[in-house]
Amino acid sequence: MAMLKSLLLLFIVFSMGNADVYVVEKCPYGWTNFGVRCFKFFSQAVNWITAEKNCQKEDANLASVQNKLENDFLISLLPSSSTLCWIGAHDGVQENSWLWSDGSLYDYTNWCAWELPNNTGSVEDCGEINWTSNRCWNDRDCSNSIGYVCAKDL
Ligand SMILES: [Ca+2]
Ligand SMILES: [Ca+2]
Ligand SMILES: [Ca+2]
Repeated sequence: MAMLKSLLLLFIVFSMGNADVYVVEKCPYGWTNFGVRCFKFFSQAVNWITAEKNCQKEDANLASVQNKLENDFLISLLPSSSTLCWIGAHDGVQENSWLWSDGSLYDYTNWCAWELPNNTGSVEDCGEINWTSNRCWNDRDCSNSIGYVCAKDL
């Protein structure tokens, strides 16, 4: 009887184990997981709107950056310390009112101290990262062509 009880207990334990369905979410090939999103750097130099549209074709947006950890992670994806790269920040709708192209809240920034951002020539409405050796953000003319990083939810 004790044997039977043990077997029954074992059966229950195994049944419970099997009842848990672990769905392991993975990023697509070539994308890197960080937090609850997947990120990919594209080296093709394009203007900001082309970069955003290219990201959308990948079911993604230009990366928003929510905190310093994400910012450091994005920089780590870039092939060199001098690689400039679009992110999803833009103030094209209203000057100095920055938005993320993925619709997330704009509450973390890493603008270079001297940039503020500075809107040089009144034409800088898009954000790039890895600017200068400080590796901070710069607002840049959206029609310039540089690489970009896309992000999508897991
Ligand atoms: Ca503007
Ligand atoms: Ca601007
Ligand atoms: Ca600037």
